[in-house]
Amino acid sequence: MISDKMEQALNQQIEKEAYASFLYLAMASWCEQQGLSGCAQFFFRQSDEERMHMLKIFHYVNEMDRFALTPAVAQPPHEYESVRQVFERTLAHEMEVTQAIYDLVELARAEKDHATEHFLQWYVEEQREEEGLMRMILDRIKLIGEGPQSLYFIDKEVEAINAAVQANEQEQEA
Ligand code: OFO
Repeated sequence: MISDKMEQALNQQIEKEAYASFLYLAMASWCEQQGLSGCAQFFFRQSDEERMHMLKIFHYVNEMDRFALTPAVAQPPHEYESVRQVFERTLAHEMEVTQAIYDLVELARAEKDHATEHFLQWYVEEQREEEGLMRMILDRIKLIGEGPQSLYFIDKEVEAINAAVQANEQEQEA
């Protein structure tokens, strides 16, 4: 059993995860336009992952005999100045999502909703990993530098990171 307030808050989180999925899809498109195929692969995978985050909450709400609502999703920005800016915005977005998850945990605690508090722990861990991943990529971009000669190497680095993330996910699923 979850409260009306919790149902509403979880539906808002569904919308946030859906927006993240579309934001990363827009970033994948920008990267493809720039010829950054490694970065594009990274963001296509991230976009799918955010859809999975959305669906996990969606199923939870319905499982708790409440009503998961399909959100209206705002169009994300499509223009970016640089690959660094794309990853900076990604990190900033992930930090916002982390705060939203923390707010949900606080609400679950205030309502003594142990089931939802437990359910949300998966997201707490996921946000820690996602923020860490984006910080690592930004550190690599800073190390490689951003001159025109660097873009190829940044793209290759992100491609390798993406392959490692994907392999790790497949291992966890097996
Ligand atoms: Fe759903 O973790 Fe990113 O936003």
